[in-house]
Amino acid sequence: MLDHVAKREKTTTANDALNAKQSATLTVAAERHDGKSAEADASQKLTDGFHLVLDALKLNDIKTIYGVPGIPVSDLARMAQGEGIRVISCRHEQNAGNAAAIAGFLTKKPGICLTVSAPGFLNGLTALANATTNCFPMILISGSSEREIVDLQQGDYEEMDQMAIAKPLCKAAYRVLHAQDIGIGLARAIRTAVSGRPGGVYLDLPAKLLGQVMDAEAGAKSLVKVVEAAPAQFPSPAAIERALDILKSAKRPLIILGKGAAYAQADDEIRTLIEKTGIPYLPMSMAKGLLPDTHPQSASAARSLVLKQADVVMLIGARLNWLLAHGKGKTWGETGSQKFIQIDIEPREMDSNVGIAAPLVGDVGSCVSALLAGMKDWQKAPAAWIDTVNARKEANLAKMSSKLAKNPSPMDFHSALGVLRKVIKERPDTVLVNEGANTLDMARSVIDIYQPRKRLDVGTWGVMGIGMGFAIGAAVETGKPVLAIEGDSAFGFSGMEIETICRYNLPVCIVIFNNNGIYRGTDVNPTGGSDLAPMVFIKDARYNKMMEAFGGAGAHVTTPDELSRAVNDAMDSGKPTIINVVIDPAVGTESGNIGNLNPQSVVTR
Ligand code: ADP
Ligand code: TPW
Ligand code: MG
Repeated sequence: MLDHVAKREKTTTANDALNAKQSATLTVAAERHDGKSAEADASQKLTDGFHLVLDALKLNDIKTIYGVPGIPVSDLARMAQGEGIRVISCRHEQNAGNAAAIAGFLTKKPGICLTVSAPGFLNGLTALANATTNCFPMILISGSSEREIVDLQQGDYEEMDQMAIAKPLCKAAYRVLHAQDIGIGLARAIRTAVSGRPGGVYLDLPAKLLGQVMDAEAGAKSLVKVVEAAPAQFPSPAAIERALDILKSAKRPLIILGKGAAYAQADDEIRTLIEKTGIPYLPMSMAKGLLPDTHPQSASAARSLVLKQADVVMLIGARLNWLLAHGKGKTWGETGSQKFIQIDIEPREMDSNVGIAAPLVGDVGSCVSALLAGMKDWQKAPAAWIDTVNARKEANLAKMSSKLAKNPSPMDFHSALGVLRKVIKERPDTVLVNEGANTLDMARSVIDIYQPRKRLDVGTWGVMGIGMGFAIGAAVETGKPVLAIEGDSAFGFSGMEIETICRYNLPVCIVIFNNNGIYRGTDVNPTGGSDLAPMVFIKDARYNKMMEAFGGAGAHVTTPDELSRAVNDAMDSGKPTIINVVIDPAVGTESGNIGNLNPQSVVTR
């Protein structure tokens, strides 16, 4: 820490207490906080902003903070650790934020990310916005500069009006100005993050607040334990009846499970609904494993057929956004020929892209339970439809088997993924993290997931950079092994966190599909100049050596057998590992599966 800044930090804290014009006892306490010797007044116990924040978190069962410390939250991080809160100190706030966001998804409690002011806050903000977009509960807590100086734009250290910037990018942004409001401020942040549609909340804690001193007893009384942070939300009986009537009339019904269904942790109810109705279902990528992907009713391998031919589609915690072609157009059957039933906790999600014939507004568990309760003498989905779906599935699965059976050299995506598919089958409680383009799309379709919430990926934005943050959050929160399957480009966005992974000795095995670039490694600079083309990287890099630098294990593999050995070794040992997998640089496709979204110039010059 810069000396002059350190001095200023301390002086400010002392001045704040003085400015508070409180009793002499408080002044003494403030000085004590500064480490100066002073006689304690035994008659009054004191607390301060730092302690109140930590007490409020603990009271609400928050056990872990992810973040990057520094002015003005260094002491908060240190004291958190001292108070028994686990502090996972990352190398960049975006990764800490992603770890917190996925902790929120996995636990249904807000993941906490702690950052410093302005630049640290901005680094964390991308993760907060991404969490909000994905409906993951998260709280970004950032220290901030002095309001008086920020508001007059007088150029404070790391000056920024953080709350104003956060507001449009998250569910809500709050600021606490008085120590006695810390309890209510945190309660508000927690409830906002997890109730209704979950999302990101920004909590602004000015440096001055942290040093504010107050009577300990009054402080303790000011804390708020949030009661039932995300209350069940029941659909009305009329809405259930409407949905059941439509479902009953279906000749070609389909259920789509989204990550909202995975988040809801209503796994038994969902499984019962699917098995009782016999309806084919399609899991969105992070809903894979809610039922094992090998389930006979999974329609993943007949995706294009079921989307086009289904006459009634029930969406459970899945939005009709770009990932489902907005519920219309050539991916789907004729507009109007398909009826939608949608379960979602957010009423405004209904009719967002197409009309929803039967909206069920409520939480997944309550809605599915109510549907099940109304299904007396229920007829299973028509056999003709099931036969049609199964025929397509078998044909497509046979195509995939032949792709997996090939053993080209250098490896293509499928030959490497065939190995990882087997690893997950044999170790189904592994959490799989996945990002990249080809690496993402092909891993999603090749690797079956067997348990709920075991596949974490780029989500609604298709964002690169979630990899190491999600791997850290998943390892910390679940205690399970993590297998991160990363494109070489994707990995680069959060790669420095391998030091964090080694430092906390997390059981994370990172498999990097190294095809020398973004999508492919074969582009050339059209001018013939010495710069490489913008989509390619240094040829034949050895990412495994990066992990070795931090005491982890590394392997460089060129065949499926070598890959299999290396992954199994890593999973057996639980040691942080990077496996650099040589993939043919020529086999990837532009943008993976979503090349259609990529505008391309048709003009030649
Ligand atoms: P996917 O990308 O998997 O299709 P989305 O992120 O688009 O999923 O959709 C998730 C939906 O789930 C959101 O619309 C969100 O409001 C909803 N959701 C989140 N939690 C719950 C819950 N507990 N009950 C009902 N709906 C939920
Ligand atoms: C934050 C754009 C989408 S996919 C991708 C980029 C840069 C990398 C693809 O290369 P990779 O995978 O990972 O090597 P592969 O197997 O196809 O070679 N910045 C952000 N998010 C996105 N989505 C991008 C850029 C992108
Ligand atoms: Mg690549």
